[in-house]
Amino acid sequence: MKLFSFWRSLATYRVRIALNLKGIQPEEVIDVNLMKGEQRAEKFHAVNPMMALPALVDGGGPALVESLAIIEYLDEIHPHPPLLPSDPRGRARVRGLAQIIACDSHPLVVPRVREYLEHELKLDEPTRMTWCRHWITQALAALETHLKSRETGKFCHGDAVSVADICLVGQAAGAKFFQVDTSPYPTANRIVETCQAIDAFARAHPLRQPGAPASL
Ligand SMILES: N[C@@H](CCC(=O)N[C@@H](CS)C(=O)NCC(=O)O)C(=O)O
Repeated sequence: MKLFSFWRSLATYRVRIALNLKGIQPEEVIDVNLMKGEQRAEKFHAVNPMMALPALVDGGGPALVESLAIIEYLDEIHPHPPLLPSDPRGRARVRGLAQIIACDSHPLVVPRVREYLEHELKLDEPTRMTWCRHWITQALAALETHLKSRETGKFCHGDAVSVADICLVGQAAGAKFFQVDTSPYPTANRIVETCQAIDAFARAHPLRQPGAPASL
């Protein structure tokens, strides 16, 4: 397996957690520096035409793309521990929570969007930060409401780690990157803390990846 990665990429962080939980160690981790725009180089465009991380090559063939699709693939080829509940309703809830983050919030704060706001729409830095904080906060507020449900346990769904927890931990890291106050979301914070105490989550943290600064 070959993982295209960058320390700061939150979508890759999600895949790293899943790989660690499954006990899979990619043979190769290829750094694509998003801060230098390496995702737009011809070499990486050939890997993922969306010019976004992560991308995972398993064996031959074209790379797999989109973190949620990759995580479900890993879950199917290495079913233990499962990252989705066994019942259809539970799976729908977990996928819904994960997608609030991975589909409705995170895509609005990725480099290509921030760069478009800067270079095309000419928005200044504080305005761009307001944009990012808005979309991160909106998702956290919705999640906090969902997490008040009886279906929430030690983790987002019952007492087993799922893809919703993987996404939530990434969202919390994003909130830190963009200096969002997460104190209004105590349930989310409690679950994030519980996850971060698990080695598979801790080792996947952006600041523990090669090339990361010592702190933000
Ligand atoms: N929906 C995608 C998001 C992929 C994505 O936008 N990744 C970011 C890093 S977290 C990226 O590589 N962005 C490059 C860019 O925006 O130019 C996924 O979940 O994999």
